[in-house]
Amino acid sequence: MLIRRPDVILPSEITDASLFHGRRDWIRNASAMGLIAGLPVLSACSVEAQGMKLAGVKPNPQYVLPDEKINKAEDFKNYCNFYEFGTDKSEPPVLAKALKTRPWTITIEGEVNKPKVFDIDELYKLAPLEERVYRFRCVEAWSMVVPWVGFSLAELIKRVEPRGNAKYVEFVTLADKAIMPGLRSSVLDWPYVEGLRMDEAMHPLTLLTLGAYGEMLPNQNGAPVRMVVPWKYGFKSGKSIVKIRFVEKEPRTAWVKSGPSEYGFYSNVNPNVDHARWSQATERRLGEFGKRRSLMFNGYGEQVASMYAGMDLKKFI
Ligand SMILES: Nc1nc2c(c(=O)[nH]1)N[C@H]1C(S)=C(S)[C@@H](COP(=O)(O)O)O[C@H]1N2
Ligand SMILES: [Mo]
Repeated sequence: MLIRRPDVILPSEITDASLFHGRRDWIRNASAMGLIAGLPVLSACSVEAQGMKLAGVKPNPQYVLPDEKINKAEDFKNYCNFYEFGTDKSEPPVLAKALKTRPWTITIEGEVNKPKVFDIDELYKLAPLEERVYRFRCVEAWSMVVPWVGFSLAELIKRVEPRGNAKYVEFVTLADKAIMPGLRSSVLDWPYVEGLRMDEAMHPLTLLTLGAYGEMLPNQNGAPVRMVVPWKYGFKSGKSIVKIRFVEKEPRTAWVKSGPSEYGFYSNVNPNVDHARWSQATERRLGEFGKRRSLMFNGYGEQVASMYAGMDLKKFI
């Protein structure tokens, strides 16, 4: 017998959409009135998106890294940088449980002919979901190999029709004081903002990411939607995005604002240029002992180096 599987199972399809949102509203209103405040059964009523299996995801054979070992999902979930939930690696896995990823909208605005507010569940249907195994390199000189799920950001960009003066793309991520204790710290100027030049944003490697390890993104890894830009340091990959703006001028990103001498807009992985605090010549792969040599553009030079032809990469860090 042929069983037709839906391409993607969305939380909003598990129950009917109005019921799904309606039920959340009911929970919100009821807790606002103090009716069910503090009742542990509350979480049992809500539809939990993180960890939900994504069906119909096709591995993209162009991005498989046969010579690399994929990191354990446990490494990925438990060793996190998500400063809104605390600067200690162990804090986001616990504190990001408070993140509510439904309902969620992502606003596309600025220099585009077709600005749009996407409901997160619409985004899953925008383009076929692919699994892509990428190297991921943090500026703190650790790295992982992760099977991400998503599609090229270019798929979304094409649909909103950027105008000729859209030279950069800015990513704005969630800043909600009610659930993010890290916002009380002044280590960064919130919200966490990142950006790419238009050609970088359109590059097929640049992944609008909805999942990893076959599942929806864990909250601590940037649910419900984040960027992954594999030839750049990890901090370029903003988590829990709420807005994508097309702009004429180079965005002022959170890390560049925090330390303009330590962080640059481009932040391409470059073993020849050290960070003020970390040598970039080597890195530690999570789960391995010892160090391995870091690769120019994190090993993606063949695909991306031409975008930087003629640029002094010691200057444009
Ligand atoms: N909103 C937001 N996005 C963020 C960060 C953050 O603190 N806040 N940290 C960045 C850094 S420094 C890294 S290395 C990666 C870590 O992603 P991972 O925890 O999923 O491996 O997320 C990046 N995206
Ligand atoms: Mo990082």
